[in-house]
Amino acid sequence: MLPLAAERWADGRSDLLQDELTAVVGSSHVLVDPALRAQYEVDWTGRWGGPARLVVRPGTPTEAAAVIRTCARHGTPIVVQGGNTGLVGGGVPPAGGEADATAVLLSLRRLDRVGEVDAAAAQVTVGAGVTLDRVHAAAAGAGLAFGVDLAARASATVGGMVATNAGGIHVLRYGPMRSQLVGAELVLADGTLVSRMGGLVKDNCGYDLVGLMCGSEGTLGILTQLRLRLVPQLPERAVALCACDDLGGAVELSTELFRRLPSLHAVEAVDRSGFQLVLEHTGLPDLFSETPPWTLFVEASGHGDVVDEVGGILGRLADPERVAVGTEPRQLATLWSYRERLTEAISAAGVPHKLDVSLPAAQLVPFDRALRAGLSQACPAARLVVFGHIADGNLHVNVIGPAPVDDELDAWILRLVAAHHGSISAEHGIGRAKARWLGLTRSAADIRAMVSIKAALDPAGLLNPGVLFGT
Ligand code: 2HG
Ligand code: ZN
Repeated sequence: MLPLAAERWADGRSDLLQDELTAVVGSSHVLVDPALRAQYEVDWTGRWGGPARLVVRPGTPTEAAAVIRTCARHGTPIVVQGGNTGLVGGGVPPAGGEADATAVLLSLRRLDRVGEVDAAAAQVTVGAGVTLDRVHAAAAGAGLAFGVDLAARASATVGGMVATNAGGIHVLRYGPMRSQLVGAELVLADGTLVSRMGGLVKDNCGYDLVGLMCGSEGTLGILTQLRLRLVPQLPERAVALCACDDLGGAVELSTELFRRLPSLHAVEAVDRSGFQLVLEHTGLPDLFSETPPWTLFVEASGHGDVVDEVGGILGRLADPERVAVGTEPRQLATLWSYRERLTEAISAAGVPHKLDVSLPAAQLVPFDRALRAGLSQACPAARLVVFGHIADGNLHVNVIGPAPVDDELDAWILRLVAAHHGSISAEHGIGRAKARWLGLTRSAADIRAMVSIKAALDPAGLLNPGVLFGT
């Protein structure tokens, strides 16, 4: 591997960086060969990515701190990556040729230690590279649960999920990652390790450095360990898929369920085009005689008779002929797969324009109407799929057809969101994909304040440059 690097980095100083990183993590965890780097350099959608100077994979927080200290000494930028399930290009290097590859890609996947669950505190300590499904398993093993869930659970890592303040399907009940975090260990841009892992729920001693990491997308510090709160396990579960005639009906049903169903755990919506795409891609059977304009996914969970509770309420609020209900674990998993396999179905159909936005509840319908009208005029051949976490006002807008590099479409959709008083990022982050449009939903004063924080914590601008604020 060394000769390859020497060819590319003939200035001597660069080879020194590789040697020093090798001394920290061992040669098998410094990847220079393009074939070995490849899986880290492109994102899940295939839309974002570029070459890294090398990939480095520390195995402990101390090694991670040493890697960052080494890069800081060399003035080398760092792109940080967890499970590489991000959707806005925040965890991959910018596009470019091999000659433009200046950043070290720091993969945290090996920080995958799951500690003992502290049952008394209902908390667990995990490495930043632990996948979400392993947190669920650890919690379940102690008779508890973890409050955040999303379809990419087998690969998404909790460090990345905090860095993007991921949300998923249970935000209406437990909040996003920010609400689960009771402590963190992080490495600052100069390689200093800061630890706030005591797990105290009440601990007001100055600035909330841990909270600041939520949604910082790797630009302020690098998370190495997390202390997460756990929630009670709710053994009784029911899932219902309800056909709705329009988005207004789906929003109304969601609002009523939120008011009247204390065991409500998730409310998700998928439009007709999305549901059909899942049917085409997966071969799952259609649940309705005709795919409805919108399908609402409702989950309730609790200790009591959740099934009767859901059945009773939906019996009054929805047409029972157009509701599919599941209560057994296998049925629940099958019903959820119509929602969870949607992202994969979209990617199988093409490289999408993928926009994750949120809107005030009252603006969901006007936004959706304007989106459909505008798109069918400007781009009649495009395939539009709208779905998401409707109870949080969070829509995922995917457009397949227009060239992936044509970002006029993204700009138009994001301006439409801003015109409807929404946010251009609900739960995926800004990344590189949306950096140039940050001003659509944050004022100049707000951005200046964020830039000052960035400058204070990372004065040389080495952590994820280009992410969040652009270049
Ligand atoms: C989801 O809710 C994810 O399934 C992915 O946030 C959204 O693929 C998308 O646009
Ligand atoms: Zn989502």
